[in-house]
Amino acid sequence: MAEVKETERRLAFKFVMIGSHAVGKTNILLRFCDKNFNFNIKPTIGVDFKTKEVQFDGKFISAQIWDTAGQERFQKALTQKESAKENAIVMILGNKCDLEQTRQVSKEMGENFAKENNLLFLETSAKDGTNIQNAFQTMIAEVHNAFIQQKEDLQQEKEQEQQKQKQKQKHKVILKNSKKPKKKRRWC
Ligand SMILES: Nc1nc2c(ncn2[C@@H]2O[C@H](COP(=O)(O)OP(=O)(O)OP(=O)(O)O)[C@@H](O)[C@H]2O)c(=O)[nH]1
Ligand SMILES: [Mg+2]
Repeated sequence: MAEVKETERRLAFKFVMIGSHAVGKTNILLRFCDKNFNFNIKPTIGVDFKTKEVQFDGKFISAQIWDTAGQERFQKALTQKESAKENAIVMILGNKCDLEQTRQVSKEMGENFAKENNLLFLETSAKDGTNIQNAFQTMIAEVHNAFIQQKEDLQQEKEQEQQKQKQKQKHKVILKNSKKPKKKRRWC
């Protein structure tokens, strides 16, 4: 899920990772931000985040990625902010695709589920790095495009509003000028 903030010179995109305990959220973050992997990592408590600077479309983008706890007993620390927004861009990651022998869900099943629910989908491995960069690059591109679209829509709305105001102003002038001139009194 993602949110955008625009400062004077750079964009900040915010991503939130949610999912069951031990699916590999923290390691996905570690792989993307630090090119690292940790087998003996502890479960996340509450929330944590990392930031990575990326370049897209000639712009510097600060990607702030929030990592949440999968264990229910640690989820109390999550606020409403971390829950999915209606218009959020969501990508499902089928992680641990390096463990082909113990696969529980076929790639096809994952793809179909994503398609039916209008979500993005990729199979990843935080262990060997498969599709980790690709996943974040895709999300950044999607959020960027949505942001540009929103900006254009706002600009268009603003221009239409200005046009309306101008028309109103014109109307006023016409109405003012169309008042009948008062008859001059004549004195004999
Ligand atoms: N083989 C394999 N193991 C992985 C992969 N990603 C994570 N793991 C292992 O899965 C276990 C859980 O990983 P975490 O990154 O802690 O999972 P998590 O989703 O952050 O867990 P919580 O913080 O409890 O929600 C660890 O032993 C990891 O080393 C992967 O892509 N491949
Ligand atoms: Mg974790």
